[in-house]
Amino acid sequence: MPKRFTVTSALPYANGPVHIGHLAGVYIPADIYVRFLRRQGHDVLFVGGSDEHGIPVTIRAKKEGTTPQGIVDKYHELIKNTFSDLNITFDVYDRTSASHHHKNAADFFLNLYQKNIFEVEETEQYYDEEAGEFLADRYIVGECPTCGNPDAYGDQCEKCGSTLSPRELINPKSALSGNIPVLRATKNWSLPLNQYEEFLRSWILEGHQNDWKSNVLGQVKSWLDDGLKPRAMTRDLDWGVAVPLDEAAGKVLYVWFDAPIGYISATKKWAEENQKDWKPYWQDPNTQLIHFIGKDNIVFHCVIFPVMLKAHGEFILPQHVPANEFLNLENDKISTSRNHAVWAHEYVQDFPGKQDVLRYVLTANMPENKDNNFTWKDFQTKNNSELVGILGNFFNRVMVLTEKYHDGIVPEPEFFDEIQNLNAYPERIGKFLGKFEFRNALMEFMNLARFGNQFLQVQEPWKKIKTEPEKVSGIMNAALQIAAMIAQTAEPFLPVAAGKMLEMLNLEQKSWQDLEENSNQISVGHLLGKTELLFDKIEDEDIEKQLNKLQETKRKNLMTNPNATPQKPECTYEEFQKMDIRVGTILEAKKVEKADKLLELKVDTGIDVRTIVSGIAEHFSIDELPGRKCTVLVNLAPRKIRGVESHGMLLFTEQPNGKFTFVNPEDETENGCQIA
Ligand code: B3M
Ligand code: ZN
Repeated sequence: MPKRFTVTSALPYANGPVHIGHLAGVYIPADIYVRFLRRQGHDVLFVGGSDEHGIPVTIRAKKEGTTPQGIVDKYHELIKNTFSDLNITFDVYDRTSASHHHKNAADFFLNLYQKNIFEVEETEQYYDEEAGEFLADRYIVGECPTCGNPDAYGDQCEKCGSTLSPRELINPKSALSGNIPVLRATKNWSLPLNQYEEFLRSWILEGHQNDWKSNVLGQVKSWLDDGLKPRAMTRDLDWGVAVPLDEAAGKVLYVWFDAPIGYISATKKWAEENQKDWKPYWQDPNTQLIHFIGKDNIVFHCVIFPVMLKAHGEFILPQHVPANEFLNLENDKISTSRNHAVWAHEYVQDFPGKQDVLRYVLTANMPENKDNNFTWKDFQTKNNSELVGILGNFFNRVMVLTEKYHDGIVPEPEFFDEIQNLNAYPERIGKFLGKFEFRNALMEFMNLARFGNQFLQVQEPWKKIKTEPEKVSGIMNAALQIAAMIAQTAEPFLPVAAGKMLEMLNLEQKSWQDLEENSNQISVGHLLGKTELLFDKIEDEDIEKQLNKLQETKRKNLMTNPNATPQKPECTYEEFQKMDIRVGTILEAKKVEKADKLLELKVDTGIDVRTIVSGIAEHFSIDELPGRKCTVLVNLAPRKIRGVESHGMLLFTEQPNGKFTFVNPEDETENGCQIA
């Protein structure tokens, strides 16, 4: 029986691009799941969009010297295109700065307000009188009370990691103007989460103790055990959805109030554009609402949003929140601020046509129950040994051999016990997918290809064609059944390759039920299509490039002067020792004919008086040079420059503005003194 599903995936903040951690944690599992549901014939709505409010957006805008809208316009476009490049099949990809969302979120707020759900909270908040704004916690800097770091933020000290509130900072200053902020009374509206503890306990901890993931249940339990507190749903800010109350001028909805309502706004937009009714997707108790998120979003999707939905009263609650843990990169936390990440849009550029490979590797390493790790070496190995070596290899052999022995036509079968139950594969894959066990599902899918290879290895049709040719058609028919089952089950994991495989076999895509019922997916006499390449090897060179890119950012993070040029390749002590560098004095200077940049110098090096040609004519006049101390590389092989033989080189520092400065010892030094 087809059912209705509303599947959401966390709305990425439109203050930067998405990286592989987001993909592995949220978007790839969601897309695999949704494709699987569609193949089962369910009515599925896959909702995505950009989360465009919140302080990070305004901070980014200030940094880049633009407006918050400018920032979200840029990243919304980038993120949306990246998802489409990666074949994430949203039915709608919306954005929370859209006016229809502002209206929808404001209406939701009013609904709760009219039901008297909110508690009014009067507090004193820091206010910047010059900027004329209340200051978000991030906009207040001061001394950390724990470690003394003078640059701690109002919410956190990045040096010692302690969580702070603005009032704890010593000597607080506004990050907007640098002024000392004043405390000013303000009023906000809070959601009394504490009044919903019982509801949450029985709904999640009792109702879902057997079907929700343990990492999710664990977090919910710990929040509830610590006791919930009312949380302000409005903020004194100017970027966000305006609070729809006269007495709330200059206030916006808390970003975590409006963002999940964004799922509903997106649904309404989709319904309008497709002449559908949005309501069943959010209000019919038979609809399954499923939120794909990362672990840092659990409290918002399992506590705050459900409380909002419950308080409103007309909405269903999520059936599942299959949150994932985090993905690390090269054994180190992915970090946006340190730029330690593989950015999805850069991957698409660097590995054109290899979207399936990334999906495959991220699924195989999905951080389902604990944090997991991505390394470029493993990426290469999984591509070369598994996608090329197992899947591609099997498929290609079947195509080529069928072409060779049977002119590309499916031959007559013979009984092989081991292929009678090929339908058990889609069944097992489906069971795993239904439980959000994506890694196991992928493993089971690959087992089909492993099985195919073994089958060919044991049957050896390439030998039997000479010894027992009558057996070959039966073997090839069986191999083709395996290949067809692979082509049919690949789509949730490897959508591009699945399309190619079906085309090669000249087959239509079947429903998942059909696969679970029929082990035979290709019939005798069927004509195959053309063979094409499924996957190709990834070379060491491409992996080195990616590793170097990460190294390069690490190096940049260490730099105290961002303008400094990179360090040169290593040299040995012996190599350095070969250079003879001495203190000298310039005796004479004259222009080199027909060369604007060159000067011919007479230099006393202590060991002799010699001619040195130096490219400093644009930096020094010939009159200021005689008598100046200098540092000379004296054993540089002589070279003829514009007809003048030069015996050595003067050393200078080049400043960022291009100016040359002499490199000289600090104290008075005799000519000929060695520098070592
Ligand atoms: N914008 C994503 C994040 O925490 C956050 C999700 C909103 S989902 C309604 O990265
Ligand atoms: Zn500190």
